[in-house]
Amino acid sequence: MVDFWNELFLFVSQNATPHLGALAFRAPSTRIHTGPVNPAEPPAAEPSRKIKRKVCMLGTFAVGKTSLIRRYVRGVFDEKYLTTMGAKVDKKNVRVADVGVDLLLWDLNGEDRFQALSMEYARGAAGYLLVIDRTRPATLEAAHALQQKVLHAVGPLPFIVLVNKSDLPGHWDRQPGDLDALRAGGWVFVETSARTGTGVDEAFMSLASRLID
Ligand SMILES: Nc1nc2c(ncn2[C@@H]2O[C@H](COP(=O)(O)OP(=O)(O)O)[C@@H](O)[C@H]2O)c(=O)[nH]1
Ligand SMILES: [Mg+2]
Repeated sequence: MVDFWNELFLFVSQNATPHLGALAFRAPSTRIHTGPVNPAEPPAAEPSRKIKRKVCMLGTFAVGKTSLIRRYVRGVFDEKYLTTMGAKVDKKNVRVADVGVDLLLWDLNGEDRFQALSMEYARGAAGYLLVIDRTRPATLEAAHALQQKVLHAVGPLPFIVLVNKSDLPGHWDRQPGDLDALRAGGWVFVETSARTGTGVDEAFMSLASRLID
């Protein structure tokens, strides 16, 4: 009996009968396919691998490094910090394609004296976020100097430039020329606001996606 209905269904289907018409000929309890009728969604795939990556916040004082991390990590259950060598480390787990990435976000405690003194901070980093303050053009020069310093201390690493405080009015006289020249040299800029959250996830993810081997 089942074979009869199967054959009838296949016959009707193969003869280009509209889909609904074909369904009308199906016996209610007849299974046409051997697999499940409504295959379940595939289970949420586990990451195929998990990696940890050290990421440093770089930029001169008060550009918003600490505020950006706070904004990015706040509310995340799996949040940790430790204090070492004058640095604070927050952790954030993200997913890049099928890779689970633990971002270990290094930020300097308090003032930036340490950053000025030593690049020990950047050792072992996979990449960094270079933060500038869009209301203070001098922070771009400071960022450029830091970038050169990291380049010499630990070699070329992926980095993203966060043009922070995008919520504030004001612009740079020398923009966009300054940034265009740097863009041409491969710098990637993301406008962010630690205050409103604009661009923050995007900036961190943009870096994270560059840290996968
Ligand atoms: N309006 C505004 N203020 C910000 C933003 N990010 C940081 N700030 C302020 O800038 C000051 C320095 O921020 P902080 O995160 O301590 O800078 P850091 O020295 O680079 O760590 C603080 O008063 C922050 O509240 C932002 O996106 N918008
Ligand atoms: Mg800070």
